[in-house]
Amino acid sequence: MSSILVSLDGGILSITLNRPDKLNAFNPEMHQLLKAAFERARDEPAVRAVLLTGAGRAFCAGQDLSERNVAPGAAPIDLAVTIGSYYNPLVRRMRALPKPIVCAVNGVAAGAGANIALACDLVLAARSASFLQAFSRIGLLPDSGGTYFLPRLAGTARAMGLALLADKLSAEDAERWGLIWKALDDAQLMQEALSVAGTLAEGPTKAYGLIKKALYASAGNSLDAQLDLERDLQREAGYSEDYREGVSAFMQKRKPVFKGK
Ligand code: T3D
Repeated sequence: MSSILVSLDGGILSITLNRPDKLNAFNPEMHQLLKAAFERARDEPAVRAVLLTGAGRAFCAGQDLSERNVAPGAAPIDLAVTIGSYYNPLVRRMRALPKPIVCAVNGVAAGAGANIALACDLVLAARSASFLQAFSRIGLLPDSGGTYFLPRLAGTARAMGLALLADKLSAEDAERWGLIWKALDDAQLMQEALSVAGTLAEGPTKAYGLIKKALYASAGNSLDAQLDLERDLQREAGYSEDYREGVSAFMQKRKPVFKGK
């Protein structure tokens, strides 16, 4: 059984983490397959949006801890190796993908699983789902961008509480705190996530890529630098076929047909 499932339909590349017995915990195979899937999303023009979710009752429980259970007296594992070779490149790849990533958090998202969800561009979660910065429970600190995303999304006080106490945060609180876009009834999650991803897959893909670039650059920029960036990216957007189509459709009072070009 493959540890991720990938399918392309209607411009949406659906990626399902698929180790349900382990609550979709990450192992090297899953990382390698995820890398290939996100490279496909980047390179294939037919892919206009990505939908990421988990199989079974969880979204993802982070690193597979059965691979970290060292025998007494054995040398410790250098965690910087997997973080440097798998988790950090994954987060960078997702943020740099010039196409939108919708995350459907179908159940608990723990450890790196929580932060990989937060690295997505639009996060929807089932009401029964939860977000858990499980790291301090096992003597670690949040990784996979957690110490970057949490204070920026929720503020330092809430980020600190989540990281130190490692309590589960419900999907509804995650929405209230601004960590995610929306909490939805469980039965509606996948339908709504597919609908949102479908809308994005029919949208102006280039503009979406530029929106990601601008918003993700904003946290590290001065207003001056951000204004300059907006000018430069808007120039690029203005040269796109989709912009031409958008204006023409507006003037003709019809729905635009965007091609992602
Ligand atoms: O190591 C590096 O490379 C550095 C990078 C680290 C990144 C990280 O993600 S570190 C954090 C790792 N993750 C965790 O600490 C979370 C561990 N899991 C849990 O805390 C709980 O399982 C949950 C809160 C997520 C869910 O709890 P619950 O009660 O709903 O389920 P459960 O009974 O704990 O788990 C169900 C099964 O999944 C169980 O297996 P079993 O007993 O049925 O055979 C459990 O062992 C397994 N499982 C859950 N999480 C993991 C896991 N197996 C391996 N690794 C896991 N992370």
